[in-house]
Amino acid sequence: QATLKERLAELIPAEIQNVKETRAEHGKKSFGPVLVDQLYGGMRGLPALIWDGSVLDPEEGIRFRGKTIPECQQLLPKAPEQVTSLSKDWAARAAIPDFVEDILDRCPPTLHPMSQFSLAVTALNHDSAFAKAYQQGVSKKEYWQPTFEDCMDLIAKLPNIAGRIYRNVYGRGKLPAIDANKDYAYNLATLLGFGEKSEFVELMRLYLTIHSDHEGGNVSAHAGKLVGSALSDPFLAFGASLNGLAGPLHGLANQEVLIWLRKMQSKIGQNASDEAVKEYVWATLKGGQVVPGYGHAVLRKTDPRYSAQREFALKHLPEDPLFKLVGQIYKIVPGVLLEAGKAKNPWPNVDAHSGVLLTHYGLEEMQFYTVLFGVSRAFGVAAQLIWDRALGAPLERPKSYSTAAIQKIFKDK
Ligand code: NMX
Ligand code: MLT
Repeated sequence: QATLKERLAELIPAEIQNVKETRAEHGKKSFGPVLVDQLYGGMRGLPALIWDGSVLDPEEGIRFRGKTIPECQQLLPKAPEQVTSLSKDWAARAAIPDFVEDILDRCPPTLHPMSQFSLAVTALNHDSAFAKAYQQGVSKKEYWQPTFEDCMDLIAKLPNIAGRIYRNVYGRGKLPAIDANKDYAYNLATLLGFGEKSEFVELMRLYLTIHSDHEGGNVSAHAGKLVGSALSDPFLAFGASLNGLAGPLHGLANQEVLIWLRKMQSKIGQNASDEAVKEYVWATLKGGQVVPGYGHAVLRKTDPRYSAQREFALKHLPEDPLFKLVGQIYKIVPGVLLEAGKAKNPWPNVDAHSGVLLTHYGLEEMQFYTVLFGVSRAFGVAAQLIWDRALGAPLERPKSYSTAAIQKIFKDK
């Protein structure tokens, strides 16, 4: 049976040809006009990137390599032997260098877990196979191979990094060892101290999958691709992803949702009426804040990642009071956002639901939540970094304009 790397080596020549043919046939075709508003408006909707692992439809949500989340849940895993050998490979690569452990152990517990995470991932570049190969003059055609090794190392080492941060910051004792006979989700759960709870392990399998990728334009994916395009190695590139994920409009929103829910509970009490919840939502908006977990730059319907988590909750924790509050909010927030009239999408995104599930199983430290999002996002970013190097993706360097230049260009048009 072929390893993942051998399989990639088989697939890459055909994909290079595929890109070549696509460019020959469609390379000079226009994708439509670019509006000046898009330059000022965060490039929303601008077709600007190639990202093969997943595509996001505004109405339907994400598809991973063409499959929706329910389809993935039905179909996977379909190759148990390959899954086992991949799990073993990751377990064998999981140890982190002593000096990275030292960096983490020296961080003050008041340093946000995401900053610690980014520091540790960036420091892994010390042993980058790509950086070393580049210094030794590796040929462009071979870039993908050391990139692959770095990406596998990166993914494999994240549970040890995340587990160490969690235990250091929240005083949860020493890290246990990775079990080479268990899968990635089990090991991650165990390193955090929740491996005995089989439902939590199952939750990690769902969580890791649904957070893994959300096409290429989101901040973490795009940051990783951008930095990788300078041939910065995968540790440096993914460090950039994490720094973007740590923003409250992106991955930090899962922390913000829980903080917001807890504040709501302390203000209006548990089992509050719909009227009281509605008033609290309005107060949030009137205070000039966003309702965390709602809205999206691309999605225009309820995020299927939210729905998948809701189904998990309905199955495993239907009576959880916080889950009930999340459900109550779902009936109230979209109406308020529509009435407020600004948000283009009033529906919940992935972050509106993840915290309540983690809290239910005892992982209550909300400042840690985005670290789990980061562990998951490594899978999507790493996969694209490998393909980018295999397909010879160039340095990213779009053109910028000053407002004065825009005014000059369009003066008489
Ligand atoms: N609460 C209040 N106002 C909102 C919300 C919201 N949930 N969503 C959008 N708006 C506002 C937005 O701030 C903007 O206001 P202004 O014109 O004053 O700048 C206006 O509505 C138009 O924004 P949109 O075009 O609908 O959204 P945009 O694409 O700019 O931003 C988000 C998308 C996700 C940043 C935005 O919906 C938001 O801030 N949501 C809350 C934070 C959140 O849940 N982020 C997590 C996203 C998922 N993830 O994991 O990354
Ligand atoms: C993501 O998972 O990256 C978020 O939903 C944000 C996005 O897609 O823009």
